Amino acid sequence: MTTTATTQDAADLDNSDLLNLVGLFSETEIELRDKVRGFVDARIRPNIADWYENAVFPREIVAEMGDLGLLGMHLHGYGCPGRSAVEYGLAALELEAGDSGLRTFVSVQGSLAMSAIHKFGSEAQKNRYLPGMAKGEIIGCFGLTEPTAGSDPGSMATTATRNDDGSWTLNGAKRWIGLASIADIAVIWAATDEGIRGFLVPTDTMGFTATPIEQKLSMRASIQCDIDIVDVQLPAEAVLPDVRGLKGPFSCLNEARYGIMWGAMGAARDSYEVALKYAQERMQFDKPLSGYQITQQKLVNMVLEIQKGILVAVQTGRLKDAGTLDPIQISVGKLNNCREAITICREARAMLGGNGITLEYSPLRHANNLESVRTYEGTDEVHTLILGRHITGEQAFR
Ligand code: TGC
Repeated sequence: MTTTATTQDAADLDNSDLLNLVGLFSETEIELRDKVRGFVDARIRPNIADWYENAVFPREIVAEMGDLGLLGMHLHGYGCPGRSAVEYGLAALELEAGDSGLRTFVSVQGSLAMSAIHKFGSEAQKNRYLPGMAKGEIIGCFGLTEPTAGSDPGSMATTATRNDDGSWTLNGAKRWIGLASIADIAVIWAATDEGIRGFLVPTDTMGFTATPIEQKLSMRASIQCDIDIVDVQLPAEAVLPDVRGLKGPFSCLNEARYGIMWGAMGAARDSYEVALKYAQERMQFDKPLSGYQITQQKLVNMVLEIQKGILVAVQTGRLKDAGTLDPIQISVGKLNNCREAITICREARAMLGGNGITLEYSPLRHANNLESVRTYEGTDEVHTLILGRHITGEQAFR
């Protein structure tokens, strides 16, 4: 008996899914994917060019994302949706097919701010913040990076000093902090006598100021801020009690990096699909661009890398759901999928010719966004060195 596909079967294959990877997902996972895809089609695609051009983060979309169960979606209890890692990944992919800035919102809220509270908070902190954050009624941010501490957060200059009565005084500055100017609560990591610790800082606390960074060429439909922290006074119970040291913030970065490896493939898939459609419709020298060998080679290279990137993400997600995922494996996916996605988006832009530099088409917007995505949560270089350290046993950061 032969297992070779018939011509009819081959014709039915999805041009974006030649390996039929959809067969790797359960009905529940597909249902969730389709729900998020529908949301992106209805709410993000029609508006994203304007949001991007005018540098608008659509605040009104936050509650809609809460209603859809996208906020803290892989967290359990405390009003969180309790979805699997693979479901979270599929949602990230579909959101980023819309725009990286909107996926970043979900990441900062759920994978960073909520996950820090969920992993390391007291019962009182979890009950106070997580249900409202899952609904989108409370917005959170995550302050780790500083003006002079990016790849090396261990060199942070922000300090928290314990006062005689057990309360805390914080001083310092953070940079590139997503959502900070619209956030209600900030998770701020600071150096203390006991190592690095996390603090929950209500953003209306005196001495806390968040200022959006302007004139960005990337992530324009998203907010990133500078934060100044000047003699911020916090009660003893503002500290996250259950972690000390860099493994606290790094554990949260694992969650965000995991979502990114899926999301990047969404931007890549959208760019590929736009380039394919354009090539099939655009006539030059009396035939469609898709009839030229160089165009076909570009499209094939794109779809191969998208399929491989999704396989990497699915395997990583299954390991995460099984509870056996090592952070090293997250670096594999974050590095590979961001690197391939930006190449795909740039190639797609080139295939659109001059039309590709307008916001009428998504690839250059995606490529510009991915400049941020490949930089935050560990640059390509940081993930290369994490993997290099693992395979050689030699640490090459310093
Ligand atoms: P190292 O000595 O390797 O580790 C220090 C401690 O951390 C533990 N650890 C981890 N734990 C959990 N998950 C991980 N992935 C971990 N990696 C390390 C480690 O076991 C150790 O624990 P312990 O108990 O022994 O103390 O630390 P290192 O400083 O040598 O690490 C080097 C390096 C380069 C890997 C690390 O510094 C790194 O990952 N740098 C990149 C940082 C980064 O990704 N920054 C981006 C942050 S994004 C941001 O702040 C803005 S939020 C996004 C937004 O708001 O939009």
